Amino acid sequence: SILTCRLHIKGMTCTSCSTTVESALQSVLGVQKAVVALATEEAEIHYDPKLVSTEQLIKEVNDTGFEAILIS
Ligand code: 9UX
Repeated sequence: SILTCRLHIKGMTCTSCSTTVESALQSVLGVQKAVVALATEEAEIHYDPKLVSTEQLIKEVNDTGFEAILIS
């Protein structure tokens, strides 16, 4: 079953920033859908918890150079 989580992402200032984060999340095995909103500084991610954890999703964002914090 697919779960949804939301991350707060710090430091994004342009659409290229948010596209970088969104593409990184979409490339992760187990991510079904990822949408990053620059205006709200949030990511909504639909993922298979059998394949990937929220900790791993946070690390993927951090590896792009932006800080992610779990909202829900
Ligand atoms: Mo836009 Mo983001 O020029 O690090 S890509 S500011």
